[in-house]
Amino acid sequence: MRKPRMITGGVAALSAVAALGLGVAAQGAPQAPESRADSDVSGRLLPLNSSGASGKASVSFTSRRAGVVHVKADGLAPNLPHAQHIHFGRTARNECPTAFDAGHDHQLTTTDGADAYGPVRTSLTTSGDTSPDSVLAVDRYPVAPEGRVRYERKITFSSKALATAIRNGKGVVVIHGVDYNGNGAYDFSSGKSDLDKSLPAEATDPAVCGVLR
Ligand SMILES: [Cu+2]
Repeated sequence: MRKPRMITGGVAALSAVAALGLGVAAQGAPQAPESRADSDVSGRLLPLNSSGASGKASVSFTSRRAGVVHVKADGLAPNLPHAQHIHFGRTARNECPTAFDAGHDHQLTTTDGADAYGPVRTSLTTSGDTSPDSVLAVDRYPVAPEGRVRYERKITFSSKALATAIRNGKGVVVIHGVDYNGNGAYDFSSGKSDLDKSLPAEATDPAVCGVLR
């Protein structure tokens, strides 16, 4: 019997979800002062993969390119790292995946959900880099004591186009990490991660999702 491997650290670069060009041209719209209320987006985080987790996320913009990101979640697999990102795809549906996206095996991988939420654009790390390069920087993500994440960080988005897309309700927050067999560790009982074969699927499958509207 294979011994379950715990994920304790390390950074896995992930070219498959590396930054893609946004291709969103800045429109020469007339300048209008934006009220704070107009520029804030938020959304409820609802469970995926029957994780039982839920929460809320928001972005309060402080400039055209930066904002304070809040994430509040409960019911996550406790004391394990939970990668969390803002996803956006120019050609994605800009919504959370459904059971249909999971396919016949009913296990929704990160890739399964990509048509819905697009690639990783911002890594909601606790320190350091917030680019897609940190997609699986598991040593810089919340570990959810008692299944709880309380996250606040001011983030400068990688481009004005990305910030505009999020402001326009197209950003999707996803928190990853599902302990399917409830043994308190990420192990390979549900297969390998679609993002990095050296990681268990449990470490990267989506646990909650919410659109920032
Ligand atoms: Cu993600």
